[in-house]
Amino acid sequence: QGNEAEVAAFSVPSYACQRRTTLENHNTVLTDALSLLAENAELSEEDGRGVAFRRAAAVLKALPKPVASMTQLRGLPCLGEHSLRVIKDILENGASSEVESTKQSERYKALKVLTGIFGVGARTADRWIRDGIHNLRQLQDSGPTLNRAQQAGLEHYDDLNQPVSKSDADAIGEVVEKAVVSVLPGAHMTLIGGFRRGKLTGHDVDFLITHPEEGREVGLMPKLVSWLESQGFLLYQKTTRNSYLESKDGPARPASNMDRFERCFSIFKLTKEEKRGTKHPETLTENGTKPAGHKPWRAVRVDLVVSPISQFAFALLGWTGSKLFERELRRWAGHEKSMSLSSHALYDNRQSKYLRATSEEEIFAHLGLEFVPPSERNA
Ligand code: 8DG
Ligand code: MN
Ligand code: MN
Repeated sequence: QGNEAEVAAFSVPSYACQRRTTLENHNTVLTDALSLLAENAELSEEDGRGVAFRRAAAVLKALPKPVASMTQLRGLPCLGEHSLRVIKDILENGASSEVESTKQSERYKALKVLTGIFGVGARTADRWIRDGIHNLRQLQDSGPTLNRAQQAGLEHYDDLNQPVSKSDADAIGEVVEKAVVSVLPGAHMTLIGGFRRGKLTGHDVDFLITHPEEGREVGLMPKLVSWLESQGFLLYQKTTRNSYLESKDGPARPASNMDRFERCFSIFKLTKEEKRGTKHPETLTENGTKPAGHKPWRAVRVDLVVSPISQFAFALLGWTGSKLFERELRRWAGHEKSMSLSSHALYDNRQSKYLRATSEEEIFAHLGLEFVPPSERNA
């Protein structure tokens, strides 16, 4: 009987937004392998392949126990020939030859190191590699022109490649909260991104800010940034209008409100006083750059987003992630419901109108989906 249960096939719905994916993953060996191939595809600007591997990994993350045999995977969605080959290799041989050779490849290693610099994307890294730049030393020696983001990224390379802990996120949250209420009393701040999904570490900290009175949030971001800057909290910042590619998905973009929706990519200076006794992990650096230890502060990537209250639920849903969960929500909306979802609005193409929502629950209901709480959006 136990045997039968073991080979019983798994069953999961095909969109990640129809599934509950907690942080408890019973198949990390398989999902790490597929995620590495996804990352490699993304770094090589093969986004289609990247998404395919991400979807395959997400299906395995949703399984209630470890995969023991290929027969259990029969009928599962999103597992293409390539992903199945990788899984089979690991189940039979303990490792995937493709994953192992990718990990060892000079190109992958160079892409990882170079895109590990804040402000450096796959295209820039590829160009540098073609110019013979494979590591930070070669980058410093050959000195290509760096923009402001990249200069800051290089300067804080070691700090920014250290995971951010929840306690660091909370310490930064207190500072941002203080800044928010100083520049606009009554404004609210919410932790979004991975930490809202319950992750214990992150690559950055993400915050969403709004005011309960529509319109009062206008002009908030520059004031907030000035306050933080004047107090010496920002090592770098770039404020932009939100230009997330809503256009890809149709008209889910109320034109009149667009310019109110701002974001700021920043590098925060988190000092010992803010951390209040939480200990900075001392680290060794392999990169020939200055070690991060012995200074009383660390650099942390922080993303700030300001949304008008009328769009708050959409912004909250859109910025909580995971990235794949978001992508799947938009795919579900478009393909299954003929709707366009963005982090500003939801448009119903059949009724030719925007669907209002003041909570995430209402958005899931509009989409005909069961509500999935943030802690179960870890696809
Ligand atoms: P991590 O930082 O712990 O690595 O994970 P994360 O918090 O899930 O990832 P993130 O890169 O910080 O992204 C958080 C969410 O924000 C994710 O769902 C994707 C979303 N997001 C961006 N950029 C943009 C954007 O330009 N517009 C919108 N609407 N969402 C975005 O990363
Ligand atoms: Mn994040
Ligand atoms: Mn972020």
